[in-house]
Amino acid sequence: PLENGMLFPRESPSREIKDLNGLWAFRADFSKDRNLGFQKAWFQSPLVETGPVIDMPVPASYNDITQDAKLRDFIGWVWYEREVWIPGSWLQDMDRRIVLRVGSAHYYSVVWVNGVKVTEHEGGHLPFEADISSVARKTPGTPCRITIAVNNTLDLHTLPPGSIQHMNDPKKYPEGYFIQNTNFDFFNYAGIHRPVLLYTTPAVYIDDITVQTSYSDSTGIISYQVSVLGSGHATVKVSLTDKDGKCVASSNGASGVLKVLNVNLWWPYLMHENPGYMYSMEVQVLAETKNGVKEEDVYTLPVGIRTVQVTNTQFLINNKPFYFHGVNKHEDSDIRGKGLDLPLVVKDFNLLKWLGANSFRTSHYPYAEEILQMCDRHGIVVIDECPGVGIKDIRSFDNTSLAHHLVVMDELVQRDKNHPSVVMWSVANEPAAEMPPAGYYFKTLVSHTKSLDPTRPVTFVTDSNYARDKGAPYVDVVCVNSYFSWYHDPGHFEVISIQLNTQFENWYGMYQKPIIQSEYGADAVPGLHNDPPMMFTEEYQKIVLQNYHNVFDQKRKKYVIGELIWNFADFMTAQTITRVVGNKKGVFTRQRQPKAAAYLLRDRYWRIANETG
Ligand code: GCB
Repeated sequence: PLENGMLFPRESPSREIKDLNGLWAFRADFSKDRNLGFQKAWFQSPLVETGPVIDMPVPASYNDITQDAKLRDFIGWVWYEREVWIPGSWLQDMDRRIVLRVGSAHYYSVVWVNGVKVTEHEGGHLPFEADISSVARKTPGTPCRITIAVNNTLDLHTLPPGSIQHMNDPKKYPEGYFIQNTNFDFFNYAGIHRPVLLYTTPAVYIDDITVQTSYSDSTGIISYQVSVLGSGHATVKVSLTDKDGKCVASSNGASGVLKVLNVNLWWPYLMHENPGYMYSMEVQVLAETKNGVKEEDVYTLPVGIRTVQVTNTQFLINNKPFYFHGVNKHEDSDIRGKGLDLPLVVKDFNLLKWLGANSFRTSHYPYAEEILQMCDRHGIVVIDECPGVGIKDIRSFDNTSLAHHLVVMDELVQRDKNHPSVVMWSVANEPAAEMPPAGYYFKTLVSHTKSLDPTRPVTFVTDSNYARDKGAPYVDVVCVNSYFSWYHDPGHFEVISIQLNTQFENWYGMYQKPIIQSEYGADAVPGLHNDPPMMFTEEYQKIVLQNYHNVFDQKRKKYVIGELIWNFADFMTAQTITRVVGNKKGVFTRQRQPKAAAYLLRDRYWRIANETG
């Protein structure tokens, strides 16, 4: 487990936030070994003094912002910089911590403030922070210069893994170039993808909060733990208010239990007339610092009360069978790539609701916290996946890789443990689970994740053979991807019925665990039509889905507990001969307009919801 918490920054009477989003100065290090920035210490003076800079929006991927193909496909270090005036009140109050937080940057980041290195972080989809109080206070009367260098290189031990090829034969490649090889099917967008901000806390502060919820009859139960850091004597008070602002429970102490009479449980969308019910848990810490100053820290955590349980044949939320009828997504859109974009996020939620989707998987990496907060409030159920995608090379199963994978699970659980919408962890997507080291690897990974969070089931998503999959024995729910009549038997949708039935019977027969069809689908170029259906037309995508649905309907009252279409929307990939400007398996286009398949899914999801809800 990690030493520090990773609470989402929220304002309160004791905490202020200063947003650092906007235009930053930017330069990619095109030098031959990609190391000029470090050699010349570009962090030591304003970036504009060491060479040309361009405007770069934060948050956004840098790849699609300019007209330069070399920047789109750049591999190596890029440098971001901006200045910020830290409010005088923050600097003068010596008992105030000033924290710099990056929501995420892909993939490896180093951060300096006024030329002083304050932190570095590995991993592209999770937040990191640095306490910059003392650096910031050294230069009052001048703005702070924040420099962030980000490197998108993936190697055998990163998550996701990859490898780099240098095409440097002068006879073939006059200028030479690098290729990032990966075993995953989405563009390796890079840059500062999520908000950057400063926030303050008092010297003695709430570092972390953990809640676990349950209920008995009509009484909701919240077990909580508050971790307080900073030196000084502190007392903790906790109170819970409902949606109308009425206090419904309170407690004293750093850990305890809140009991809520006549509880409003957290329910998924379409399963209840009032889905996504969230209480507010206000944590108040009163402390006397070593200077004898009395201080208060306040943090308000949204809390939903629900339980999750898995049986041999069912997934239970609040003891009622839950059927996942939803989607797989990507963080992906035109121009901004993987940068957080609230108009897009809200549009996607409106589309999910229009579809009647009650769930999604965060394929293939953790999504922005802002998205999970929306899931909490709207009752959209989440399978929270870590970036363990494309673990195919046997060297990516070694101890170096495993150690890093465990840390990523620490960070993921630390960040997302309090979201009621998150009902299951997925530790990987389509690894080479038949390889000999996969057994130990997944045994360790699953048991580590369960030790971090005993309340949620753990899975990984497989496309292996049911009898040879070495990780499957350790999962709580079997999640299977298959592409019958697409990657196999192309054009022959008549094979789906028998092949899919066999798939389900094999997996259930072997493990007696509930099964989610975690991916299925077909590419459709929007506007391309043919009858009888042909691959890549909207008609073919529809008929593949219909054939899958017929089998789901035979099995869903038995042990198939969900169906997640691949994919919600078209998304960008690397350039290859199998992709036409990206993957076209979306039921919506990349611009979020429906293909014919979207209407088919919409009819189906609403029908299922009306039957089961
Ligand atoms: C898969 C992968 C997903 C791909 C998809 C496809 O099995 O999990 O990342 O995009 O297939 O379209 O090939």
